[in-house]
Amino acid sequence: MKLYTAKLAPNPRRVQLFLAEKGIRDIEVVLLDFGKQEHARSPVCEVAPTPQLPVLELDDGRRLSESRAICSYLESRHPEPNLFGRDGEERAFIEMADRQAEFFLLVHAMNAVRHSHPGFASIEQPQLADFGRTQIDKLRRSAAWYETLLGKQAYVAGDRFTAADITAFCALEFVRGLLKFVPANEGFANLQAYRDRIAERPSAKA
Ligand SMILES: N[C@@H](CCC(=O)N[C@@H](CS)C(=O)NCC(=O)O)C(=O)O
Repeated sequence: MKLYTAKLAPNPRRVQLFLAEKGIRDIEVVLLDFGKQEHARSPVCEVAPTPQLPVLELDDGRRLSESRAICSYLESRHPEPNLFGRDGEERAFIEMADRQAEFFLLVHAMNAVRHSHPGFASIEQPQLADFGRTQIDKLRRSAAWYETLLGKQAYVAGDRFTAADITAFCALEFVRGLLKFVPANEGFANLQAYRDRIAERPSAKA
């Protein structure tokens, strides 16, 4: 199998963290450069309406896009450690937490960066600065909700680390690095402690 991916981007990072958590090392990694638009020219990205990474190419040549689908496929082949839930009930709660992290953290984080950071002008045209600002405001509102949640539980789906935490962490790291959005500086101590706890995991350091 081959994983087509990119550096420093949150969705590619989700899959990279997932692989590290699982200890999966037998997948060839092919890095494409967003700045040079390599993904836009790559036939592997034709699997989605818009060229995006990551894409996992299976041994039979079929291609999977969508980070969540890729991770879910990998979990089916490498069940342990379990990150998506052990039974239908737990899977539903983890899926809820993962989709919430996607829609309420990651989407706002990506839009904020793409519409405000000069480094993203090559892949986001036109860049709409006002829209970028609304996305940071929405991210801040979501962060306030997570601040309360993480005062009651250690991880976004409950008391154990799951795929949903990978999504939330990658979103937080993206805006920390590029927009200097640091939970502690925004008054979110629980969210900061959560971020720091995940940053200590070997997968996050890999
Ligand atoms: N829903 C997709 C989103 C993938 C995505 O947005 N990838 C970004 C990097 S984080 C990308 O490839 N952007 C390239 C572009 O927009 O041209 C997933 O979960 O994998």
